Amino acid sequence: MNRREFLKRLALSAGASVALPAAAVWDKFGVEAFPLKAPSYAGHLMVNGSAPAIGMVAVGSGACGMLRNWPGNSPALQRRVAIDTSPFVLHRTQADRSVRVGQAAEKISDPKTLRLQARAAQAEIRDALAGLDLIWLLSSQGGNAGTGIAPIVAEVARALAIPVIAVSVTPFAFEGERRSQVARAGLNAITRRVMASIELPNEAYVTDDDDETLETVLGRVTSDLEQLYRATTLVLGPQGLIGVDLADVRAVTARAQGALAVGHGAASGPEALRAACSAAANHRLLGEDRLLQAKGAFVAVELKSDRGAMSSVGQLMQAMGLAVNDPAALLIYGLAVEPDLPSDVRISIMAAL
Ligand SMILES: Nc1nc2c(ncn2[C@@H]2O[C@H](COP(=O)(O)OP(=O)(O)O)[C@@H](O)[C@H]2O)c(=O)[nH]1
Ligand SMILES: [Mg+2]
Repeated sequence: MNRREFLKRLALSAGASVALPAAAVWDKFGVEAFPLKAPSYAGHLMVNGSAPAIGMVAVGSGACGMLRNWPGNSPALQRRVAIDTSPFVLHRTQADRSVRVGQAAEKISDPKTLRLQARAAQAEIRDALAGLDLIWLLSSQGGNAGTGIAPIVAEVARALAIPVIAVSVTPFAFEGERRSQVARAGLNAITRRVMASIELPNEAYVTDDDDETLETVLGRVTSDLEQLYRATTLVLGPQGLIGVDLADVRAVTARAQGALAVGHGAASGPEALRAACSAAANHRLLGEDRLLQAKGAFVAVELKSDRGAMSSVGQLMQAMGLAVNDPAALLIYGLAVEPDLPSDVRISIMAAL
């Protein structure tokens, strides 16, 4: 597609989001056909012209550990919130706000009891979330705290009409079947309550390399989450050349009842775009075969330089259109220029499967 055609399409599409011609069948297969229980969010990330307040809310010991090591230079991150049963975990996390659920005198609880205790702490949770424009709800699933409390945090956010992108870390296979079942139940409970729900299964990050440390494996999980956060924030925020908004994210997630599969990839050089696209499609959490089945995808493109950006996006739209089988699939692109990018192009895909 040439630049003129591209701009025309840009002007035609509602708001500033860009969609493939496939999206023209919106009315027939539109979001309304896939009712979500979550309220609809008007939300563009620019709120009254000021920077949006994004919160990273960690629930459970594993999630709090990830939050503790979260990079300080994360774009638009205004508040870190830690929620757990353990005062030691909360102290160690050093978040801007902490909410302790349950009392020391109580014995270690199962997720169900913790859900009740979290309900009892709703006022504190509400205070910790109030004023945020978007919440990333990071929880570790399969134990007690993350599994029991995170769905209640999602409910509180919903009552405050704050959109939530949930990222749930689920256990390794070696942790046993029971933990994995508990995690599955927790993940379902969260997915039903949020705008978008992403699972990061620890097991998917294990490689054949026996010498690899647990720390290395867990580091990969955290770095995927960081990339997801950064790409989403850049294309939603003021750096976005082609701006997209939360309604676009929601339109995609609505096609999969909230659940998204994610992947990202980066590349440099003359074939960078194609290579990054292919790397993202073949990310360990995605895979080309699965992407072919997608009912929709939200694609965040980060470019080191805006030279050639327009033709890049045209190429990308074509490549992605070919990568997704369903002609009625809703494909939404956001583009941001990021001079600090370590490679020429980075592509992040959130797919509704
Ligand atoms: N990726 C990652 N996963 C973790 C980490 N710590 C714990 N987990 C996972 O999270 C699951 C829940 O554990 P945990 O958060 O300790 O349970 P809780 O405190 O009772 O909610 C575990 O089964 C692990 O698979 C971590 O630092 N990184
Ligand atoms: Mg714990």
